[in-house]
Amino acid sequence: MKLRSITLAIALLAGAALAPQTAAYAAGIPGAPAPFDKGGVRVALINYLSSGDFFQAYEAGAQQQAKALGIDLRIFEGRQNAAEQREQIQQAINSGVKGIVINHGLPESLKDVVQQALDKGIKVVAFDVNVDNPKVPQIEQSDHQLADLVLNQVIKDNGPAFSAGYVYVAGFAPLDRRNEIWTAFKAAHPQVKEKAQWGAVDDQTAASVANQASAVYRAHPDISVVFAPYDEFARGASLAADEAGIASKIKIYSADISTSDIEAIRKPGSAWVATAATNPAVIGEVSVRAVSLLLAGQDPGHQIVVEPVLITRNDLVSNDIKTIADLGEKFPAFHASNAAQASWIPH
Ligand code: SR1
Repeated sequence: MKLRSITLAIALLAGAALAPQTAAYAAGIPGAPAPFDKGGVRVALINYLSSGDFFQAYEAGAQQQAKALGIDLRIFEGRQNAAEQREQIQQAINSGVKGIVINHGLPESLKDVVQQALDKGIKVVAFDVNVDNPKVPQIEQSDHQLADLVLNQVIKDNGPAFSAGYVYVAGFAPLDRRNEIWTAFKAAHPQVKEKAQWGAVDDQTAASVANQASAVYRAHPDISVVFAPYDEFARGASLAADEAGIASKIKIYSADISTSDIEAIRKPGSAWVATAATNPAVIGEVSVRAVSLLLAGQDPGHQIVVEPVLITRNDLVSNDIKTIADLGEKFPAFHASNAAQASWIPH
């Protein structure tokens, strides 16, 4: 088995609790609207980013929902390359897909190719990238609420006065939305001093962020809180704190969750103490359902939002939560979403 297949298999296992007995309707769903009554509907999932737990679980959720709907899902791997993502959309258009799910990307490089797809009658939905087109439903995780949840926990744990580090890269819709809340938070808490901002999004984000964080921690030993609202950022910030031997002096707050994140947060003495998250596999499912509703001539709504939950180390330890599946049992909202749902769509 190739590495990519192994990681996907792990992600599928992590999301297995979502629908362990998912039915697959390769030959069509009885009673479903066309084209799902016949099966074999071709849809492309075009990623900008593919590496990391979040994106692997997202893909696994998309595949699971596609299988249940009898969709032939073609997945285009993301390599943080805007030109390549454009080409992939063009390839998908030329290959005759009926629907396209776009997962992240840079809006300016996507708008015209998305319009080309729409002009050919292809249905398009977008997760976490605003292509600014009324015909393209936007899926997001309520990033404002997500940042609010975790920043409330920051105040609970640390009070209103501390020196902070902030991990951020501009240009990604979810990070930009979380940044709006961080900016408002700093204005509302003038005794929170942001001492340093850093960040990287590449094919080894956690390692890049860890390298930067090591230098930041040396230059600003007074930093006691790090807001790192992406799990790869938090993993890097936490690794650097461990390496510097300062994990007991820093608290890290993030976004996202995976089984390996749970393990990192639960680790005795870990600096990473809380996160706010949705289940990325559920977002993948919602994305495929949204494009399916469009294909069936139904309206998924323009703004499709999945609500996050706050998860603290205390929640994980006191409830003996060790995996994403355990988490789904504790937080039903984490397990599944009603977004973009219809009675004919199997789960
Ligand atoms: C680089 S953007 C990373 C974020 O995208 C998804 O919204 C995940 O929540 C992740 O934090």
